[in-house]
Amino acid sequence: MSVIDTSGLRARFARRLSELYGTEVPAYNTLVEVSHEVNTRVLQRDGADAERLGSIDRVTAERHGAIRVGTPTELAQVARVFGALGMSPTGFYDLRDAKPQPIPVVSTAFRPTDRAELAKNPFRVFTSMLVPEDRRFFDADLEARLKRFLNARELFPARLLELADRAEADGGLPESDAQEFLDLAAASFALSSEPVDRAWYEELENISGVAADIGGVASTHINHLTPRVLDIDDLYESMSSRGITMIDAIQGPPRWDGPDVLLRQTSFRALAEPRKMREPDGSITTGELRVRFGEVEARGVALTPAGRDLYDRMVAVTDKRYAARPEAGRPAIAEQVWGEELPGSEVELAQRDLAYFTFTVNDVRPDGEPPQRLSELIEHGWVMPEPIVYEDFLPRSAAGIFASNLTSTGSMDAVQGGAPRDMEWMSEAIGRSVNDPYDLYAAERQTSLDEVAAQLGIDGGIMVE
Ligand code: OOG
Ligand code: NI
Repeated sequence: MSVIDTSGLRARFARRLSELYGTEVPAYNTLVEVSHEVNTRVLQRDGADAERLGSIDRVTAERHGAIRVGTPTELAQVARVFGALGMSPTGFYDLRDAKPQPIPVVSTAFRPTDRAELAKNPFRVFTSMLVPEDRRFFDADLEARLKRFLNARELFPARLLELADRAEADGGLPESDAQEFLDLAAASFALSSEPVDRAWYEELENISGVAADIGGVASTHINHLTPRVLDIDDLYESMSSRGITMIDAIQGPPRWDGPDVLLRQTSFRALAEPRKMREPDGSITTGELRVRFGEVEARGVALTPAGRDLYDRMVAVTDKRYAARPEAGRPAIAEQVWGEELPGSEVELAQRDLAYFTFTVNDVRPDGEPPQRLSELIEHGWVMPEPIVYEDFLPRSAAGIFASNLTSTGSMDAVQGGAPRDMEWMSEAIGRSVNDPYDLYAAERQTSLDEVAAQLGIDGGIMVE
């Protein structure tokens, strides 16, 4: 019998979710269609350059989803389901002190970490977990009731988890088990038709729409599925001209003349969907919840810690100038700040160690001995940088995406203490170590530098700084 391996399961699951989400949220299909049109245009316009940050096959299939869960136990189960798909927890995002609006969750992203696996299918899922212990949002009584509710529900059936563990241990599943696994996994991310307890949902919604979305219902669901485009400005205009109002400006870096860095995202608000409600008197009515939306993204080169510091400084400068001169508009101000601060070419980003690259040895090279410093190898034409695409998320954009899709602003008591959470805490809580994205990018660059050093006969390796 044929076996579906890990990456095959991942690719199939991403396709399954895409089909499911398209039937549930029709505007998503329009978004995918327009994304394809944009990508075809960019490919015609830019030729091979369009594929510098990923092949067109990869980009066409590329999606990220987002889900939200309530407890470490649930997050550990999510980790098993995604473990079967070759996706491991990567990055830690604390959105509780986020602007414009704090969200009572901490998050990670499940994704493939290996370049070859990413090339096969880069499916990733931004996964958030509620923090009911955080007194800035929930008092002791509500924490207790939330936990009772969360501990009584089952997001993932035992059979799904059993198949997931088997798939992870064996690196795949036989065809018929694979079908069953994919059916069960897709079903556990579909919107449930179970009635929602209106009073309970509304009590949570007064604190946070996200708390209600997580703890107010007995299941989880994919709340958006995001295709990738090669030109997000084109996409934004094309969607608008089709009559779909994009809710936000584009989040993340501005449009500018230099290289694409990190991640740019924008979203539109999905329609309210009919949901069965259980009223306080026990009767069942039909209400509406607006919990899902559409999002699209463009990806650029991954930044080093130094590059990220520069990025954060540029954002701060932009905020400050924008506060002083709101009439100038944030995008124009950001574009100006980028022009002043950020190198305008990949080569310069590589030389100043601001972004991650792999390197290929040039066929035509200078005479003599190669230098040991990376910046000199680049400057004197020994090697050529190739960008490593950013595979992760941005907390400020994530918070913006959360906030722009909430109905209520919620309430928070900033005087109360929060519950400390970090990457180690999360690793411990789910019994798997959460990868640090910087380690992954740095390792990929190092592997490439080791190959270059061997090829050029540079003893003792190449010095990045
Ligand atoms: C997740 C929001 C974050 C992104 O692309 O930054 C996110 C959520 O709404 O649950 O998906
Ligand atoms: Ni997203």
